[in-house]
Amino acid sequence: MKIDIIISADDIKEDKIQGKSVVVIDVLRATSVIVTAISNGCKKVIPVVDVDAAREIASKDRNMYLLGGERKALKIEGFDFSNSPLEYKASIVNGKTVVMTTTNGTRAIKGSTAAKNIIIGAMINAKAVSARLKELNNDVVIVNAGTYGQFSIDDFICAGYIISLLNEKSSLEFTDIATTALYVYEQNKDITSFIKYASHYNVIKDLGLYEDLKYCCSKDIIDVVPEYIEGIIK
Ligand code: 3SL
Ligand code: MG
Repeated sequence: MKIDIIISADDIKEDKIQGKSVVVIDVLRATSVIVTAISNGCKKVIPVVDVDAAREIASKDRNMYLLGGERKALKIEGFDFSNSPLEYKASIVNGKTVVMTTTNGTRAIKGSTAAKNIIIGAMINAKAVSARLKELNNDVVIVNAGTYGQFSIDDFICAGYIISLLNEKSSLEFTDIATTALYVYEQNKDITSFIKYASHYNVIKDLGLYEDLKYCCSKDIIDVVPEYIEGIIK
């Protein structure tokens, strides 16, 4: 099994992911939201790139569709949720479809469609993701959403954690970037000591969203592994 990493949504190249099992990671906060919503009984998440496209889908039935996401880390006008995973409670999302648009995360998912499988990963479901990847037994490309096309520490260390889990009892072949992610994780297993240097961590902190940071940086509190198939995450 070969393991590679792509550092941002802007760096996805079709030939690098074709036929591979992709894990899309946006720890802060899109994939943490998706994992939480699905775990709380949300029927499906429809990721879209544009705000207007999201509004159009939801307008078909405002009882069935909930609108979630962010621009500049803030709730979008007329949406039901921001991009805080803590808002996606079972009492609200159970049985519903969430139409979601975010700056980097949903773009990374939509950009990965050349892959064989697209798995949604975060710190909160990392162990379950590694188990699913072992089951698929295919070459893996971890797609970090990154931040505005830039490398993002939070996604990178999560990639390192997933690689460390895969590394247990398997023979893996790493690209240099995958080796680096593993090394960084091994040196910072508590993760917050390193994630605190991430620019986006500090954006969320400056907004006072400390509980979001604490939640998104928690390891393995959820064991569902959402997958994106033909436009829908279940
Ligand atoms: O960029 C994204 O997709 C978002 O997750 C960013 S934010 O954490 O909601 O600002
Ligand atoms: Mg992010």
